[in-house]
Amino acid sequence: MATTKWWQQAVVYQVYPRSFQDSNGDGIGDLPGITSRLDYIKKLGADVIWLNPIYRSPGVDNGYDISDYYDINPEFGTMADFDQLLAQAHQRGLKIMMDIVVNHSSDQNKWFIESAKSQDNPYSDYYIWRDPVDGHAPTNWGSFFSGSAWTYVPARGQYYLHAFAVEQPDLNWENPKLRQAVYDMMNFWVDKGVDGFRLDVINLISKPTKFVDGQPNPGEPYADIGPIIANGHRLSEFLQEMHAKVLAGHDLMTVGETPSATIKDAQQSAGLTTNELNMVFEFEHMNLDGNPAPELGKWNDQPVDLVDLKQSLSKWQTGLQGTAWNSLYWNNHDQPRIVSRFGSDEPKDRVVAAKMLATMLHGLQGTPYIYEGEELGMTNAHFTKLSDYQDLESLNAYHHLVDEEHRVSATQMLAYLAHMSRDNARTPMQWDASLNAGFSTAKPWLQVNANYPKINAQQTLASDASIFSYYQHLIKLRHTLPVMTTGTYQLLDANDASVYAYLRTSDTDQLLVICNFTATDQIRDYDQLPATAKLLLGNYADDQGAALRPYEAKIYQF
Ligand code: TEU
Ligand code: CA
Repeated sequence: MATTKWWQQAVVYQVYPRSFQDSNGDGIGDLPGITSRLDYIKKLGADVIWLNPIYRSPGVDNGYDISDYYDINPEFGTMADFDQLLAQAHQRGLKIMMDIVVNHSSDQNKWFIESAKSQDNPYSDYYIWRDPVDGHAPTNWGSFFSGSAWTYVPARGQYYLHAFAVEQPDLNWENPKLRQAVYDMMNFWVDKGVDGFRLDVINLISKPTKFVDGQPNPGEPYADIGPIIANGHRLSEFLQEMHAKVLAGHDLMTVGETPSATIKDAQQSAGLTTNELNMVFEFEHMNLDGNPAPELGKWNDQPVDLVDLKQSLSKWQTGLQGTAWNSLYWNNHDQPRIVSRFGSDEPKDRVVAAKMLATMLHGLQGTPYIYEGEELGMTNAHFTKLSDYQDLESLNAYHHLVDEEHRVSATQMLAYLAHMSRDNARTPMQWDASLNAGFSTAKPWLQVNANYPKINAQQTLASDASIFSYYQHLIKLRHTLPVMTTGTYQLLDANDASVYAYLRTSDTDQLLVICNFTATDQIRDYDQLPATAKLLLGNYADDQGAALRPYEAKIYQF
């Protein structure tokens, strides 16, 4: 690899502002709350903070429905609070990456309010409008959040497209005026001094030339819109234009969220020399959970098959080697908690399992992302009632699959939600054992995980053997050991269904990473391991060689 870029050696910490720290006692996390916790993030050792959207928004999808891209959501504070957060972060050597949502806006955005008024006004072409076909929607496309992807507006006599909620109309990237408005907005934030962008569902912005019906899943009225609109024919052109008009000449970090992107797509969008984005979030490893009913999409309650997981991650490791750059993540605000999902949240296993999963991920080539609370081993919420949930994707899916289509029983769907709902990630940060986990003095907007008296930052920081200190160690290795960043990747024993082992190799160094994904003892000998190898890090107090204990993880250097 040529010279290493700063963002290739960086570790990102994701903050979900609503759930991080409330400063004014209204039960909602906010910007001054984040500022008050910067020292905690600094202590962990992360370099960059990714903030989920903090712009003005009616909050239908927790800020992914933006009504004013130039203003701060009053629930989170003011622009002065943002400036303060940015300045305080910079003072500590922390960078701030903004979440930009430009596949769609809120229906309360002035662009959409104007656009919906008539077929002939300055904003008419800012969104995707189509005439009815035989009195109904133009196509059978279904939204990511259930129901049709089209909604009719009588004032225009037309339907608008929304890949997500009805209140999230898709922007029309075919319109050069809209594109320029997006670039102007991004430049406003660049001029403020932000350090990068995470671009929400950016590979959905280029829609097909012709809109035709898709094939619905069995028993479903609508076709899945994802594959229909992902990776469109003008995506590259739009990203290169964005690069020229916003990114070029600044040393920013960019990551695109790209559901259904393939290796080939990523080589283009996250290519080292394509002048598009630095990296993308691919979804393959997040879509592998054993699924009893694949036609239900993400809804399942089964564990992942380790052989599948290895195969997918390995394909991305070798597929992007030398041509593009991976982002490494287990969690974010859309995914359940990894220790519950791919490890174990049983009290006897939770700590070692969380450290094992951290080892496996942070040992790979790419830029690692840590989602708030992951460094504490926070678990799924284990909610049991529908009324415990707030997330519109979860509520819509329940309504659609249980009440409307009778595809799944209520009990089954609650099990699926407990395993997969986005709210598993969104419960408030667990700071200490006091009321509401130290997140807020008021009743939090989403209930705190009941296990907060046992799992919280204060308790964790008191121990040298904590998950937090293990993450500190991994981050330090990434910052000090070039092979962690640059080393090539080689999977060992692809068909081993219990242990994930791989090599990282540079000109001067080699690492062997060994991770036991089971709750039982395993014996593994690796020919690749020389007698002189030194144990860099492990999640047990001692090294017992080939004998691996439950969820044991080790990194050897030689
Ligand atoms: O997510 C897009 C996405 O493809 C999924 O992760 C989505 O959240 C859902 O789980 C599909 O089943 C992004 C944001 O990260 C998410 O929070 C937003 O709700 C969504 O876009 C719309 O802006
Ligand atoms: Ca607040």
